Amino acid sequence: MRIGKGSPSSWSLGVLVLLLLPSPSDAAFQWSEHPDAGNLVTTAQMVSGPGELVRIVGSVYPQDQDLYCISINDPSTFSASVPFNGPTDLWLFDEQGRGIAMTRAQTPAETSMGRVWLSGALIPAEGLYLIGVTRSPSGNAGPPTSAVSLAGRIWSASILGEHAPDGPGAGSTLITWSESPNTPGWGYDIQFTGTGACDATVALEGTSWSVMKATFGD
Ligand SMILES: [Ca+2]
Repeated sequence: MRIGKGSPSSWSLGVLVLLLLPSPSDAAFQWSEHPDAGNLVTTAQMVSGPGELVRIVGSVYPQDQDLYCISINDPSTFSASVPFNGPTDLWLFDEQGRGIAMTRAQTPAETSMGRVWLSGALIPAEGLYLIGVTRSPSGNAGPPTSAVSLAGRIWSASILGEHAPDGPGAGSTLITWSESPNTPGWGYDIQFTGTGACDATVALEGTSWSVMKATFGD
């Protein structure tokens, strides 16, 4: 069928095409770790990009813990998940490094659909957060990786599934990590919902990431 110039049929087609084009608010991006992400508040990698953050890809090596600054735009839709291929830990801290939630799976039976998940259930409000990813040794090869504050472990070492901080160091901020020498390395691909760039909400934050970096250094 020939559609004449300016005919109602071509108008409909044009409207349809416009509706199918992505709007700026539909933009999404993924982040690749480069260089190696740090493991503390002042060295966490700042994730930057347009629109929604959909994944972070990177690697942890033995004695390596990766931490990223992201914005959580909607705790009710937030999720972070990573395919399981060995004991896996996901961590969430506020922008000062206080523990919010962590989850650990040591066997495939402890996953959901083969993935290790964090939800927004324990997140108090939208804002800037630090998400961490680590590995732990299998079986009796060594103790699980722990996030540590001045008062000790922020979470107890033995927990599985999603938990609020429950260790002796729960009330204080992250200062270091403890890890077994037998912790293996691994390439990861964390998928997200409800998230955006670390710098997306900086203008709205009383304490911005750039101010923190200027205060504490890299
Ligand atoms: Ca790394």
